[in-house]
This record gives sequence, C-alpha cells and structure tokens, in this order.
Amino acid sequence: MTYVTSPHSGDTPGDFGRDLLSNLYYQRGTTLESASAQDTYHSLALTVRNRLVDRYIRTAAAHYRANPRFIYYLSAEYMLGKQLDQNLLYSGTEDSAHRALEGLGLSSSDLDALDVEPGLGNGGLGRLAACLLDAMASQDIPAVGYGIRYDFGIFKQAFQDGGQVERPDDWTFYGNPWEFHASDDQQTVGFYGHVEPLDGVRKSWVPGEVVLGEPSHMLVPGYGTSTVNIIRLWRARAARESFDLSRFGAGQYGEAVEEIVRSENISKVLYPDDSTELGRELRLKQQHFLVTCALRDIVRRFRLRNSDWDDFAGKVVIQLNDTHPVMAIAELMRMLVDEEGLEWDRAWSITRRVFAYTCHTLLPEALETWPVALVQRLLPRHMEIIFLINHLFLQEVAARYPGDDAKLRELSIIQEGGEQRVRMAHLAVVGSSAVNGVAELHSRLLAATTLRGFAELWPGRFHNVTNGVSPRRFVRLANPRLSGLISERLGGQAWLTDLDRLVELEPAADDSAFRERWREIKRLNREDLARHALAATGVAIDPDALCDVMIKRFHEYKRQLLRVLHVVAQYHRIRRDQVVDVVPRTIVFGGKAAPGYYAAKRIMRLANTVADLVNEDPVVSPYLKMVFLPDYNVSRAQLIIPAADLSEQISLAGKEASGTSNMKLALNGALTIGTLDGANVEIRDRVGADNFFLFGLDTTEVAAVRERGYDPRAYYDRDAELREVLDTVAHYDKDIVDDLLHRDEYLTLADYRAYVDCQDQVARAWRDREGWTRTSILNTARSGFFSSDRTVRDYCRDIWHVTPLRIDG
Ligand code: NBY
Repeated sequence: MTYVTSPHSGDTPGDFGRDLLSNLYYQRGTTLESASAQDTYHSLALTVRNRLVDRYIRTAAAHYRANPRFIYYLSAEYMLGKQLDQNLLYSGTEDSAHRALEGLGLSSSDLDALDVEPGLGNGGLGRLAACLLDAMASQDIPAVGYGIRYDFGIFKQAFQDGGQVERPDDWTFYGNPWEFHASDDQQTVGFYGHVEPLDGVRKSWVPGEVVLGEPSHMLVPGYGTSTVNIIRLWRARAARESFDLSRFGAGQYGEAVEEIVRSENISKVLYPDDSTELGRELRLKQQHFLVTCALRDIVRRFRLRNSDWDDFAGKVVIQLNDTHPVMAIAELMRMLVDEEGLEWDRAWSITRRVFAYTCHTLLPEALETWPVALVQRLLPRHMEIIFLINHLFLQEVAARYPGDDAKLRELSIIQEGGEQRVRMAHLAVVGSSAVNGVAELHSRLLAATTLRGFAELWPGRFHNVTNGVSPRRFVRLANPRLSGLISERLGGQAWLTDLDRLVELEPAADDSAFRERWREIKRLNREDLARHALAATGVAIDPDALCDVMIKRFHEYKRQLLRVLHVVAQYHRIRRDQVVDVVPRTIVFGGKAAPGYYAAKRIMRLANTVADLVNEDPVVSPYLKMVFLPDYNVSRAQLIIPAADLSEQISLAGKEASGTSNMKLALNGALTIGTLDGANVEIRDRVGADNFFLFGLDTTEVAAVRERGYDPRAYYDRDAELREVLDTVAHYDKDIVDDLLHRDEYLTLADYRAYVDCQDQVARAWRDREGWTRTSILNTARSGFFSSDRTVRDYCRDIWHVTPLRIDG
C-alpha cells in the first residue's frame, strides 16, 4: 500500500506536537511530565523520521515500478553528521517543530545536543561519501550506500598535557532512533576454509568460518525533492547456535561467548588510520564482510525485477570509494562463475562493466596492499581468482608490450620481490570500467605518475571528477545567518539546489550596506565560536580578531607544522614590538591524528604548547590567540566554518588529492591562503587570483628542488627569523627541528619564507575591511561549482550514465 499524498503535508505545530506526545506515549511509554531527556529526544527523532518515511515508501515503490539503473556506493566510511538538524530541514518541518517544542516548554538546542553524530569515518573520504549520497538523493538518482555499522566510530579526541588521548565512541549507547533494522535480510559471509574442484574453472569454496551480516538502514532524504534513498549498514553477528550453553553452565563464562565475540568483533570498530595502509587481518575481514553483504544485497535487489545476467551491467553500477571495497571484484567473479555457473569471460565482461573506482590519494604509502599469504588463508578462492585475473591481464600487457618484463612487473596486480602482495589499486583499475581522481590536478598526476602505466594502456578509462560538498549541510545548516541573507538577496532558496546561482551575489560585493550585513554575520558567527572555544578550552578569544582556521586530519604532508612555525614567528615579532604587519588574529586548529602516527602527534603536541605560550603571554595575547578545539568532527565543522575569515590550505604541492574543507570554507566566505595543490587550483581559478593568497612551490618546482638535492639546512642558515623560530621550537621539541633540518620530507622550510610573507599580505588585506568583505562575498559568489550536486552530475554524465527518476508528490 502506498499513500497518495504525504500524511504529514501541511503540518502545523499542533500536528507536530500531537505526534511528539503520541510517540512519547506509545514508543517510550511515558508522558511529558515524567519523560527523561532521552525519552523526549527519541520521541522528537521519531516524529521527524516519520515525516520522511512516507517519502521513502513512495521512492521505493517508484523505483520498483521503473526498475531503473541504480548506483550502489560502496564505502568503508561515512561521516554523516547529525541527523536531527538535517532531517528537520529536509522534511520541511523546522518551523512547525520549533514552535511545537516551544509550546511544550522544550528546548530545541538541548534536544539537538542529545543527537549523536555517527562518526563512521576518518576524514575527507568518509565525509565525501555522505555529501555524494546527499546530492544523489537531492537530484533523484536511484542509489543505495553500503557500509559497515561499526559499534565504535572514530575515537573521541581529548588532550592531556597537550597530547592526544583517544576515547571510544560508543555512539549507540542510548540507541539510534534513525535506523531501521532489517534482520530478515541477513546474509552469511564465509572466511578461511578450502577450495574444491567442480568443473573447469568453476570451484567450490568451503569456508571454515561463517558470520552473519545484519543490515539496518538510515534514510537519506533529498533536499527539495520527494526522493528518499537509503544507506544500508551491516553489522556482524554470530550464527544462532553460537552461544555455548554447556560451557556457561560449567561456569566458563568467557569461553561460552567466545564465538559470538569473535564474530561480532568484525564490525566492532572503525580503523582510525587514514595515513598508511595497515596490514591487519581483522581489517581485511571487515572489507570482505562489507563487500559480500553488499553484493548479495545488490543481487537480491536485482532479482526483484530481473532474471538475466546480461541485464546486470545495465541495471547496476558499483562505485568503489577507494580500494577498501575492491575485494568486491573478486567476490562478484566468484559468485558469477562458481555459484551462478557463468563462463569466465562472460562473468569478467559483466564485472568489468559494473565497477568504477575512485582514488583519493597520491601517496604511495597510502596505497593498499595485502600479503598474498594472508589473502590465501582468509579467502582462498578469492586469491585464486585474483591470480587468474592477473594472469589474463598480463597476457594482454605482454601482447601490447612484447618482451617488456619491466612493464609486467610494474602493472602486475601481484607485487613481487620479497613478500608477495596484492596491490588493491591495480586490481581496482583492471576490474573497473572507469577510474577517477578527485580534483583536476590529482587526476592528472594519477595518470602521469601513480597509475601511469594503466593510463597508457587504457587512456579512455581515466577521468576526473572534482569533489564537492553539500550546500545544505555546510551552508544552510551550518550558517543559517548567511543563508538567510543570501536567500533574501537572491529572492528565494533556489540556490540551495542550484549553487551556480550564487554568482548573482557578485553585484552585492559592491553594495556597502550588504557588505555591512555580511560582516555583521561573520562577527556573530565568531561570537558563537568564541563561546564554544571558551567552554571547550578555557581560552577567551576576541570575536573581532581575524579568524584563521586550519581544520583537517593531522598529517605531515598537510603541514600543520608550517602553520605553527608562522605563529612562533608572529610571537617573536609582537614581543619585539615589531607589529607593522600584525593584526589581531585567532588561530583555530581542529583535527585528529591516527593513534599510531607519532610524527603527527608530536606536531599536535607542539601546537598545543605554542598555544599556551601565546595565550599566556600578556604582551602577545592581545594580538594573537590560538585555540586547538578538541574532537573535530562534522558538528564542530558546522560551528567553525561559518566563523572563518581565512582558510589554511597549505599542503605541499602534489600531496593533497583534493581537500574539501577548502571548498566549505570558501563557500562560507573565507579567503584562502594556499598552495597550488588539490582543488585549491580550481578554487583559485574560479574566485580569481586577486581573491586568493597564493604562495609556495608548485609541483614542477617541488620536483626541481628535489632534483637539485634538497638541503633544508641552507634555509635555516640564510633566514635569521626562521633561525629564531626553530631555536624556539627546539626548546620544546628538539626532534622536530632535527627532522626539519636534516630531512624535511615535505619541504616545510623551502616554503617557509613565502608563507610568512604571504601571511603579511593577508594582514594588510584585513586592514582594508571593505576590501576584505568584498573579496569574501566574491569567494562565496564564485564557489557554486563546488557543490556536490555538480560532482554527482559529473559522475552521472561521465561514469555512471544514469538519469534522474523523479518521484511524484
Ligand atoms: O579524501 C582524502 C584526501 O586526503 C583529500 O584530499 C580528499 O579531499 C578526500 C576526499 O576525496 N582522503 C582520505 O580522507 N582518506 C582517508 O580517510 C583514508 C581512510 C582509510 C584509509 C586510507 C585513507 N585506509 O588505508 O584504510
């Protein structure tokens, strides 16, 4: 049965309030008078969720009827952000809900504080997945996201003596009102065991261990449309008979649940490492678990309306978010050949057409490889299939490059020499019909360096799709004040789904009354941030000071260290009363480091130390404050970004694939100080070179410096101010300075002088407040390209070949 019209259309505060009380009564078994905070929060969440269910049911029915081509997005990570604010907005009930809550004497902000963000990702890659799902739903693209429902998401970050400490993120402790459990759609996933011959290439894998995957889904509503897609998250469970009653009876409580614990550990925790490939068996198990559950679910859905495997590639696109789900290529081959009995060549043709692969890095150390011995033990049949895929692939290579053994070694899916390993990126490229990088520069470098041999072999397979961000999440929800002003000026909210319309703001940059209001909004946003900073760190910041923001994972290549060096330089200048190029600034840091990434953690500790030094100095602190806001996440981003005046995008050129905080900040009117790296290049092209603070070596110059033999020490010897800065740093952490002087892998010292001088330019520009505001408005006006809606349109056109399917209503 489907509703013809939404039962909630034309909601009044009265309707909303009545439903809320009804949910309190029937779902929580209580009344307003005796409800706990959790009771009220859960009832509110259900009331909001109910307003999306009807749209979801209609979407599912329409999809069933139309039997369209679906995008299946496979990602080990999703950073969804809070659901309450989003779903209030997307269901169009923000107003009636707020008024209903007010009428009931409830505080919306207290309730919002109880909404826990699912932190099922590390950084940009996980957030990109969420922005793409948002944009797909908002543009009526039939899509399902598949992921893992980790019991523990990304760790919570706190500081102890300036160093990072990690605490578990038990995000479902009080239950998760946003998800629907679907235990009837469980799948079984095998591990270990052995392979038995059937006929020809066909084999039978007999797993030695079996685990259940249990799905639950969360709604992914589109904005300004009726589509509601879903994200399906899988949780590992032990088979029913796993509890050992007799051992429990014998008092062996630990042993009695051993099997349950072993099974359920698979989805226990998100690996918090975004820097290096981490060769852990459990992680490979996670990947195989996700891939198997997702593929079986995709086939189940395919079979609802189709029966011929020849139609599969027409109905199914599987987008692989980096290499973490790439084992899907081997698993689909196994299903088609071993279980469905398809000929190898036919199965391979289907498989290759179905998959597409997005790469998010250029760093060789981040390219995933797995020891052949481990894959053989954990997934014996998959390893055979990978060897066969590789064998056939290398025949193709040999035909193309006769006698070129080096070429075979370069391209092989199997890395030889020492321990044999499976190169997941190679498997991904060989098994996909499209490969893309995430910004123009990145895609170009991928094809020219990291995946060069493949790009030569199959040039048509390589694409660029520049990343984008959700304007709903990162402008409308994060920055309601600015959104209000934009809507007022543009005469409506159409820009939220057509972000190019922000260009219509350009004339407003020359309107002094508009600039005044723009500045006032920035100021109010900085006041909000100041309140949070004071509560979180005890540091009082001046809401009139330039708000200078660096928010991203801690990584050496991103060069938070360079940011810190500039702060130390400013500290000395102010102490010397050399304040010509000093304007009052607040340096804001946010970001986590992988728990085992010691170099990044050292830099983080240094940042905290320098913050104390600066904040506690009575001469310096009126000009310079530094706050490191702990536990950076999506909610914190929504608070920091609207307050930012300056966006720090200072990675060494050629290292940052794209960056996405650069886009979020520019859209909110921050000016960028940055290198020619990742999407910075495209941001600068669009906002104009005059409205962007560019500094530093470009990729060609980086190569030239290395070619000449990079000598960081020479910069130290030549630059007195740099000497003073490094001598100060050495006082706190000698190892950091030793490394800078002798190695400096990321050319921090080579870019130091250009950076500091560029920061002086920033200060001079800030003094001209009208000019600055004008540039700020132009940054917003010209950043419409960076909407994830545009990103999804690019994927649809170049890679997915799908068109929207509008849902009536
Ligand atoms: O993906 C980031 C890139 O660094 C950034 O430039 C880009 O904008 C963003 C979206 O395309 N990569 C990233 O966030 N990577 C990870 O979080 C990550 C997570 C896990 C693993 C590796 C990287 N892993 O090895 O498991």
